[in-house]
Amino acid sequence: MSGSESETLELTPVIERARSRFEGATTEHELRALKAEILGKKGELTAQLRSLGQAPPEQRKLMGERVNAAKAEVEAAFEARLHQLADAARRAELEAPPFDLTLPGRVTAPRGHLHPVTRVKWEILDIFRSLGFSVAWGPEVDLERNNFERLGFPPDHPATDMQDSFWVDVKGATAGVRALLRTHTSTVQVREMSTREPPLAVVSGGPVYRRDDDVTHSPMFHQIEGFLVDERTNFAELKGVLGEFARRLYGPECSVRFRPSYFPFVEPGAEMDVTCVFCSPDDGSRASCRVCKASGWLEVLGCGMIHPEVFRHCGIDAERYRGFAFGLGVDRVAMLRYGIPDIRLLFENDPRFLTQF
Ligand code: FA5
Repeated sequence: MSGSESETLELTPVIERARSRFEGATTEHELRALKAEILGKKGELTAQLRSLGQAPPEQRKLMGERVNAAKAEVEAAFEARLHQLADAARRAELEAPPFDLTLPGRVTAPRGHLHPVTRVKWEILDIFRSLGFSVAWGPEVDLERNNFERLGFPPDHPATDMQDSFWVDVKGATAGVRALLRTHTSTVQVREMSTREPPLAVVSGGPVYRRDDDVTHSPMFHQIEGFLVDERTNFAELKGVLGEFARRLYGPECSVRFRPSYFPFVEPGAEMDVTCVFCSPDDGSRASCRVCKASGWLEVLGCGMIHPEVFRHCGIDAERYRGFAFGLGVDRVAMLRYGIPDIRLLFENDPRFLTQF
């Protein structure tokens, strides 16, 4: 750069070129890319600044000031265009159709639903509610006394082996007082009868626990227990109520039968079967039915007239009152309802299985 060059250093075209290129940019992104190019390392103004080193010392200051002034003009042109673009974007937004806040949101997580066992539990409880029973709940950890003794199981009697149990250590418990995970919902029967006055018609449902583990027996499963106590009920009424329950659950064609059975807390005791819902004698499907093993009957529940000894354990006048009770496995009903071959599938929490219901 010669001595006269500082006078001829013509930066106006550089500024004009930058201004016109900024004008051509239609988005902020495009504009910023142009700025980086024009003012960046390879831009014309940067080259001019670099060449100052070769200019005569007396001109360097003046030329430097002019290049920096040109740079400031380019920056100003950039800012002006940036504001124009922002204004235009804002105007376009305001003129566009308004955003509808009432539109439904995007579903990002799949919605769950009640577990099949919970659904069946409430279906059964609702049937008994519609028959006049009220619903009660009891704890899952209970005293041995409520689970066995007050229900007529003598201590260490072999009958307790029918319901092999999970015992729970209770710190500081009085000697001889033991607790366990309840093996059946009949505990709610004694709890309710000990705290309320007859007449009573109560159902209860929830998890129970036994040392069982195979395709039809799970260590944790669900039962529903019901009982009715008043001064005049009898076995015929038990049959009427449970027959009506079965028809409401399985349909009006469903028949029931009662077989004698033993439970320490009822006398007489029975098991109720319903006609198999998977086969029929009319179309030949019965002979090969694997669910009822070709018998035509499915076992549904245990039941009977409440033993006077249980009334005495609960402080109820056994001369004056009588009652019936029943208990059923909810998981078994769900398995039959949905054709589930292995009870363990219900509790593995595999979404591929659970989303089928
Ligand atoms: C009882 O538990 C009695 N408390 C029922 C009862 C109540 C009888 C009132 C009379 C009066 P049981 O042990 O049979 O009975 O069990 C009832 C039902 O629970 C069985 O029919 C079966 O469907 C279900 N069940 C029993 N053990 C298991 C298990 N390990 N897994 C899944 N279901 C089971």
